[in-house]
Amino acid sequence: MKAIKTVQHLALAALAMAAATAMAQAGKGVSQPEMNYQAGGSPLVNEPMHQSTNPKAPPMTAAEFEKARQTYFERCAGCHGVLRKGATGKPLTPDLTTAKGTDYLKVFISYGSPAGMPNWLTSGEMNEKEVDLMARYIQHEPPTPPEYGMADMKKTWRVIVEPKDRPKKKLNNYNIENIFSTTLRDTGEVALIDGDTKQIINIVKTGYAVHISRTSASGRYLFVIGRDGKINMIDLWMEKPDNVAEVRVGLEARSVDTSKFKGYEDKLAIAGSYWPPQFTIMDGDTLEPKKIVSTRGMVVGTQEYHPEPRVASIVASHFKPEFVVNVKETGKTLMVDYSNIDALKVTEIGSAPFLHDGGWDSSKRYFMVAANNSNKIAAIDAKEGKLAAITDVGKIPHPGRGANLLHPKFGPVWATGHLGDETISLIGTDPKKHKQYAFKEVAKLTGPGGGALFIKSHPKSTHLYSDAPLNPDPKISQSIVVYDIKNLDKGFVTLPVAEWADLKDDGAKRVVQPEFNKAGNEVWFAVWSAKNKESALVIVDDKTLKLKAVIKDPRLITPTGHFNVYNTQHDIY
Ligand code: DHE
Repeated sequence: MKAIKTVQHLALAALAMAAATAMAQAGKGVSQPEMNYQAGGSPLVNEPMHQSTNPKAPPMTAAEFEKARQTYFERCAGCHGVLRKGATGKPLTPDLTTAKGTDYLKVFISYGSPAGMPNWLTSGEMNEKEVDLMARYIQHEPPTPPEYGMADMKKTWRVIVEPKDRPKKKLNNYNIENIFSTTLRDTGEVALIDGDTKQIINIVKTGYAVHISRTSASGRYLFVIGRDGKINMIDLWMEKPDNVAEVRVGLEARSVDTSKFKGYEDKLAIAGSYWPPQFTIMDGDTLEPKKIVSTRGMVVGTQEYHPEPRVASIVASHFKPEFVVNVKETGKTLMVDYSNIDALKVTEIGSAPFLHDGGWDSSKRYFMVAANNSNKIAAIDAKEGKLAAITDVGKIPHPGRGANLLHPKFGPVWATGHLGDETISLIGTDPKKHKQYAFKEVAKLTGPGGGALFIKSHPKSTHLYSDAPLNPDPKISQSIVVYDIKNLDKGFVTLPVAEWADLKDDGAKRVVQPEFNKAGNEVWFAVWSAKNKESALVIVDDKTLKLKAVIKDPRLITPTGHFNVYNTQHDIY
């Protein structure tokens, strides 16, 4: 009996090796940190979905199908896509999966692959029954979540304080330009923190697994988006800043911004959705949804149809009344002219898949966006409305909004770190005075290891900060590295930020997202622990690189991103 089991295991292992090699040959490798990063739960798990059956697929009971569907949306959809058309992970449509068969798929799910598929069985995350369930499930037609249009949005739209009833002048004594909006990821809230006194002003209820905050052009309003597509609009002029409007623009989303071009300040807001794949333009005062635009369409290069191109980063142009909307799977940036939304003009600029996050260069003319699956940065020229260049960088660039530095030799450069390797790429961004360096990777700094997510500098600082919260080594994920911009060849110094937080619990304590205060002399970091463990914010003096303050409060649960009102308003990074 034991001998049979061993033979079976050997056969499975051989099959796993063959499958893994085939997979590695077929596609690019994806690092484990990136897999973990993408494989977060999707809010779509709670949506009712239609099930159609594939006669070629192995049978499943309705209960088995439902269980597998839940697991898929909790663990797999982030990489393989809602419709299983493939993103970071391979496509898993029935035409491909039924041809492979249950046994082959079970091996893949069990043992993973060098291309980045996690080893669900051997890691202990799934048992044999669950692996079998998932292997059968992915041979069935993917159930489709519902669409979400104007009528659905209107049902969720709520103006909590009408514009006419809002303060006519600032009613509080806060220096609102130095307020920080800190994401409390797992409680669906943001903490508004007074950057001067380091006191919490208010904990504001927002969407589920809240993602980012952005400031309106005037600096008065904060817009917060949750992964569930819920947007909250917070009025910083209120005695105690709080929500004045909310709306849900989709079933899953990540990005929000507001109009910033002269004459359109605070007039419109925009949010992009992962599901349905679309973006929505709203009234900037009330969040009333005005216009929904689908992003379904053809992929750049192959020009094949993609049914779920998710909307990633969105930013407002300073050159024209336009929003810059980056669409992941199609690899296209849409320049959406909002001057007349009834006759909407959209300029489509193709670069490379999958567009994710990015930020302006220091002139705010070029939007530098990471095509993370292609290991490239696309520079979108917001003045000319065209692609300025595509630059090859390291493995899986992940800039957040990136960092702008004045390099002693190369002039203005924009920097990104990487999830997949230890480098930081510096890209020249000044085609006028430093033409020979423009949009070239002019230098590569070496960091402590991969798993970096965010990088930051400030016009008044001579330091460049990089985190690495997804690095598997806790020594690296719990600290920050700092480079001296005037002496980049010297390498980095390490700040033990999590240690400085002196938290009472053990745990991940991942240090995430450097963010400057308004004056540019302090840098804030989140020390992100699990929901039931203590977390903190740590503030570092930018001149001395010494600890300046630690903010601890039982309400600071799972802090991740934090957004300084002034720097976010003026795109300073
Ligand atoms: Fe983010 C920005 C998507 C996981 C913290 N994240 C963004 C943006 C996108 C995005 C598209 C750009 C928004 C913009 O500029 O308009 N993030 C995703 C994902 O799809 C992903 C990989 C998986 C998921 O399930 O959401 C993901 N992100 C995370 C995290 O796990 C992080 C580290 C912690 C958290 O809060 O969830 C995280 N993402 C952030 C932060 C920003 C962000 C802090 C804003 C950076 C900035 O400086 O602007």
